[in-house]
Amino acid sequence: MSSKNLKKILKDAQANNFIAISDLMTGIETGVLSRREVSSHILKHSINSIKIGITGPPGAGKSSLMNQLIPKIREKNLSVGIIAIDPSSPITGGSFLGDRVRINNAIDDNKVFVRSMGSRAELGGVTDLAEDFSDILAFSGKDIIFIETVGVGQSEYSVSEITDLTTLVFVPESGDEIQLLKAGILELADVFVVNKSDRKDANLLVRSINNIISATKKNIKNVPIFKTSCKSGDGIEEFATALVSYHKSMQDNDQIKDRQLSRFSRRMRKIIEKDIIKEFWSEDRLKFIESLNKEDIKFKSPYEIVDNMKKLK
Ligand SMILES: Nc1nc2c(ncn2[C@@H]2O[C@H](COP(=O)(O)OP(=O)(O)O)[C@@H](O)[C@H]2O)c(=O)[nH]1
Ligand SMILES: [Mg+2]
Repeated sequence: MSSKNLKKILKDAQANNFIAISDLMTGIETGVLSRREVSSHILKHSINSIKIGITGPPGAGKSSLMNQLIPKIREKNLSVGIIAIDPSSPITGGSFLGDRVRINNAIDDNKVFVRSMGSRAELGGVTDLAEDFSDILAFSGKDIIFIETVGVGQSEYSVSEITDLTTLVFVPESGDEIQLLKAGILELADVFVVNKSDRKDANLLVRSINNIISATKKNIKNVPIFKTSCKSGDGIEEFATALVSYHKSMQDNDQIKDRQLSRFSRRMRKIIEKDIIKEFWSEDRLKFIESLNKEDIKFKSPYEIVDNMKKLK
């Protein structure tokens, strides 16, 4: 793509043109656009958005919650961006859950942009891409940006590396208390939600979470727990109000500032790793490793061979 074209796409995306936003995302996803170039243009203008991770087991109601939050946040005159990482099955290519909710509560609203992305790529890659997508949404002026994870495995943890705030969603009657005890998951959550509170035992779960938090998160005073129901609508307003006030106060929130700083350093480290590896693999070194044969490796350690290879430019 010519730099003139990129300039135009960037200008349009910044003005909230949905096609340009999609083009930027697809461009970096497919490698047609350089992440380096896009990132250097957009990050300077992407400072007023709050990025909120929504994680929790599949079926907990993460998509349903966002669907219900959208109108509440829009009432408060803020715009919304959503990145939904789809739980595509590696075998069937379809979703794990038949009754998965699609986020469609704002089809005609140009202040709400929803983008889904597949979870099938290598995990670190998905997280990095979600982070780049969220930057593009910030650049396009979205105030509150949600990133919904698949909620299984590493994605549950890694979403906290790319967001200002991590929300963990639980539901009663699903053995979530056991999940709660999983190492590390409590530490990274800033906000808890007990969804499907229309079901019995929701209060019991809230109490359990409270107990576990007070036992393990001693150094953190206020970890809010919201009780919501996407069926009755209970608790959604309170949850939305809290998220909006996080957005309002984020510039003065030291915890968020600290996270942004550590996120920045993490990205720097990743860029350095990628750059150094790319630099290392010169044509001669690539040729060298490709030309190794069975005899070459008989009596040599890989360290020795690498040392020899490093002598090449
Ligand atoms: N009873 C009840 N069902 C809910 C509630 N929230 C979501 N659901 C249902 O739970 C299922 C999974 O919801 P979904 O939002 O796709 O969950 P996700 O996988 O976490 O995104 C859907 O059938 C929803 O209709 C709730 O508060 N109460
Ligand atoms: Mg979902």
